Amino acid sequence: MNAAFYQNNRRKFAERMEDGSAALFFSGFAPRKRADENYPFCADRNFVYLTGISRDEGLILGISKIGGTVEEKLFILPADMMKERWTGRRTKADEAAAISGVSKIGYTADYEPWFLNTVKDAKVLYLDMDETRDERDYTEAHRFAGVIRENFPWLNVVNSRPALADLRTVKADCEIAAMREAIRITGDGIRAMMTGVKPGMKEYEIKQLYDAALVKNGCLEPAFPSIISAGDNNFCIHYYSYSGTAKEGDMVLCDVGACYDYVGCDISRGFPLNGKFDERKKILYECAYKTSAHMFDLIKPGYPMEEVDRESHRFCGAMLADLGLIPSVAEVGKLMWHGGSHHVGFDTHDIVTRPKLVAPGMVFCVDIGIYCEEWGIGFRLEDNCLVTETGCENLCVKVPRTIDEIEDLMRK
Ligand SMILES: [Mn+2]
Repeated sequence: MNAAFYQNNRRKFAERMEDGSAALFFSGFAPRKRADENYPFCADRNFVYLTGISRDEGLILGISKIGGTVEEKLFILPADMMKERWTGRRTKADEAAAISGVSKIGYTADYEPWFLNTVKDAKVLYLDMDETRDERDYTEAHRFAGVIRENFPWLNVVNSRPALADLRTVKADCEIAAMREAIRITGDGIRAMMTGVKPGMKEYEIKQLYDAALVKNGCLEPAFPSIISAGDNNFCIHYYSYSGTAKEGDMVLCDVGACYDYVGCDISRGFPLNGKFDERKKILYECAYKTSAHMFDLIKPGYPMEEVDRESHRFCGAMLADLGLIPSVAEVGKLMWHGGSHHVGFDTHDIVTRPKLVAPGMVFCVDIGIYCEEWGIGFRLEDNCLVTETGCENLCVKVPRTIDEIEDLMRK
């Protein structure tokens, strides 16, 4: 991603700002873990989406629109030899300008006078607040909103998050290119598991195969915590303990995604530990595969977003009912436990404005999960779907997904 992408994102946000307003975005701070140790820092994704800077805590982006003139200023931390010796290099002013394309760089110590001077002519202040958070997880923006309401009563605090969600709904070409690379890397990891897995392996050893493939590709941190399980542990949808043992006859499930240039992906595959689909695994896998193929046939601009879920459940449910596994399609929830789609991008469950109709440039997953406890088989087939001008593209088509592709790969 280059500076033009971030400049463009800021320009589009500023277009939506009211005249006589200011907006603040905070990179945030890592929460405390224990004693003097913090959790790894993860910069606020909207801050990254607007600046491209993700390494430094405590940075502030200010945008003002007064008398029709838009001004941007990025406040960074000053160089500090002693602190940098312990915690690493801080992004310097010339680097911050080059990455973000913001020409005015200041230091956080100068931020207060800038803010006071800016808001004296403003009536609206935009702050980026995740309204799904409770008080325990409040960010700087939430706390700052409280300060403003108390001390600047003439300023109307408006949440900028819906505008950012709007912008993030349709992806830029460079985001799609980054996602293709994230998917390529994830594919390497999934192939490593398919070819390296053996009966008796612990789930954490299977995960190690995946992690090693990512690290080899320079991806030190996946887009989200990997879900890797075998056998009955596949019936826990968000399984993170990796403590079970994969046994002969088990289905292995992975729901994983690498990250490249801040853009992630989200891919799930299920495969038999011994590399051969037996009759029952084949039956269920075919239901999921045919449903996925059916959805990729249907999705095109103008297709209703909620139908991605509904139609996949209806279509798959009809097959499962024909097999006698459920009494009727109406009871598909007994075997399909979760929804079939969410948008993917800077966040795995991406912050977007969920559209009524799908449109070109949107990327969301098509996720078909079947959980048949009676047969001891649970897995999901999840791919990322890019809506094009005329239809859609399965971005994950090269990650082994048909029975033949999986069996061929695992035979080698
Ligand atoms: Mn997903």
